[in-house]
Amino acid sequence: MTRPIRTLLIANRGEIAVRVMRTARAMGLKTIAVYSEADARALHVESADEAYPIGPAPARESYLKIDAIIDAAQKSGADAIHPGYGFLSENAAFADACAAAGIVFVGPPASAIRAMGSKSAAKALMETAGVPLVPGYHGEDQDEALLAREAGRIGYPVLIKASAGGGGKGMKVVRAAGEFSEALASAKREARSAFGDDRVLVEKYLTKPRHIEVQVFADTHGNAVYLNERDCSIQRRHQKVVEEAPAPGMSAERRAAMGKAAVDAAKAVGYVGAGTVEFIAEGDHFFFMEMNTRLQVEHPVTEAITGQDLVEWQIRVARGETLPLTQADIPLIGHAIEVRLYAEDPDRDFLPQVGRLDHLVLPSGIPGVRVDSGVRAGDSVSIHYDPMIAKIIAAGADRAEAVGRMGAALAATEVVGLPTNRAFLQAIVAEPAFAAAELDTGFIERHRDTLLPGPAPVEPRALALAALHVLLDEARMSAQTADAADPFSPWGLAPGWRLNRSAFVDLTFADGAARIAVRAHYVPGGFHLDLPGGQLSVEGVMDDDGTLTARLDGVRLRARVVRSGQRLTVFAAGTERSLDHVDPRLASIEATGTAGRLVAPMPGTIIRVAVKAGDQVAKGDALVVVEAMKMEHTVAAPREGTVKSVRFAVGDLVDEGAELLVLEDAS
Ligand code: MV4
Repeated sequence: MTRPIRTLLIANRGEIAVRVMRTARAMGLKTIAVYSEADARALHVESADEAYPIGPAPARESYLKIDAIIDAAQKSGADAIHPGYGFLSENAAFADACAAAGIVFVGPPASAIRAMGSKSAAKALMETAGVPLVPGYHGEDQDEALLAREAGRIGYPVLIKASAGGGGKGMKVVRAAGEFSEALASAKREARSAFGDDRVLVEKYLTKPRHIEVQVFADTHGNAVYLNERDCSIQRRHQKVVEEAPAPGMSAERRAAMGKAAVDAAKAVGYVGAGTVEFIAEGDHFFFMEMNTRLQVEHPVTEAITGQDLVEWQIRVARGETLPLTQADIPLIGHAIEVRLYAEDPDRDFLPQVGRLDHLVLPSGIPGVRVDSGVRAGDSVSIHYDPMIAKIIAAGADRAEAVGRMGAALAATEVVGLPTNRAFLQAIVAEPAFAAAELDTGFIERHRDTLLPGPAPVEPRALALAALHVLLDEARMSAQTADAADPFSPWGLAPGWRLNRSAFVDLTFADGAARIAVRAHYVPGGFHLDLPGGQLSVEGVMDDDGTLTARLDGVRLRARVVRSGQRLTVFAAGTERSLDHVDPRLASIEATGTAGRLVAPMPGTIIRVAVKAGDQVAKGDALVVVEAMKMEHTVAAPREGTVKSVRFAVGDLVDEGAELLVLEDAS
């Protein structure tokens, strides 16, 4: 017996909300979004048929507010709620609240969520289902002497884990019997403070494990299948960084054995819907680690190699339909890899970053590449939520093709406005050990030096392209100004021209505290640059979006230089490098203002006139705003005074040095 689902509320935000809506729309469902105050103009809100506010920015006051979400579902007439991942997706009380409100929860029964919530209870359940566990002890008796004896029986090294823990919290490696007592006491203290429960389990410690997880699906008619596996071994502090499917080196026999174990695990808890059974594998052995009762972030790699839409499966199963495929019908097509593009700074220990995405180019048009994102250029990454910008998924006929396409996708990814882990992801995918599929959870540590090389000096090519951008932008601005004021003025032709000397202009760039001087000599058709490391001839043309078609010492290349304030970010040959353009004229704005003559700091367009003749102004008041080089420059009052006259209006083009207004002493 199936139940209708015609209106689906997505109780989530960002890329997963947009992604679920995409499938729901394709199935003809009406989509309802919920949003916090911080997300009022977010992509997922605009993607939905209707959107309901659920509270202030903090998740605990919005996306975690069960009653606000149920209320939005009732107001919108939603007959089902998809929880996405994170937030309330594994909250049994939320599943219960949906059922109590007569709303279908697109996920497993609350009982299955609860059963999998405790790691030790989950292991006990798996043991009865015959699912392989790491050799160890996870009983209720927590007597220290007994635990020590169990550790001896298992054989060192052992791992002490908090029973209520997860995600790597509260784990202690013990390498010899003499260390056990102190390690146990420490583990219990940490478990008590972190989880309010100091029970522990003891396991054989696997020294080079791989994280292999199996996607399972069960319907309400007793059917359950596995949809192959994913290898998520490349993690950093228990956060997945790269996920792929299938697991490299997995034999068909082992896939069938792990798949059967995963399906047995799902059946053991009466599972319904999408689930993931996580295993830890070493050598020829694999052991149950935990079961996740949600659709995971990395589900797109499974979709790529099976050709299935797992959100569609979820909605069909929630309607009461049988699984779309039988086990024998589930294909394994090629290989797929996913990386998570994050607003975080690898050079500052991956500190999450907040800020505005001034420029965002995500890969498109690359065969086999899919991008799931919940943001657009101009959006801000908030401190309140996970700073994921996008998931990039690259699929191919085999792993090598998928790796190559991922490299191309990352090379085509451009973010300006905040640091990201793009270069770090690129280094992983380019690492020979990655191409060789030498994967285990120690991968990042083992290759740290090449993956996290730290800040490097500005390469000559990046410096030359930044200089070319500034010079071409300057020429464009001058030409615009000259055209407007005096179309035939020769001064608009070569702004660096000096009487009786070869024409050149001195540019200054900043890389952190370092200052870099570049002298640009005007030569026919381009420039000859004196760079710190030598000379370089450059020429080129620039589009309005900063795309450069340039020749550097005769080598032609395409690049893009994006300006955000003083910051120039140079994207070339798949690399990125930011540096600041130190424009002496900007530094002089203050000086110009204090001289009493309020002049334009550089050629530009008047975009705001904040005063009129007769106005009294105080020191620092904004008087006129000039737009130049895609930046807004506010000319402020250098002192208290009375505006005597304003010489220009909004929209006027002004040349460098043009007197904008006259300020008299305060009357
Ligand atoms: C282990 C282990 C080695 N031996 N258990 C980490 C998170 C939690 N889900 C289980 N974890 C581990 N359990 C034994 N007996 C190593 C890890 C582990 C890990 C496992 C999978 C993926 C990444 C990991 C990173 C660090 C440690």
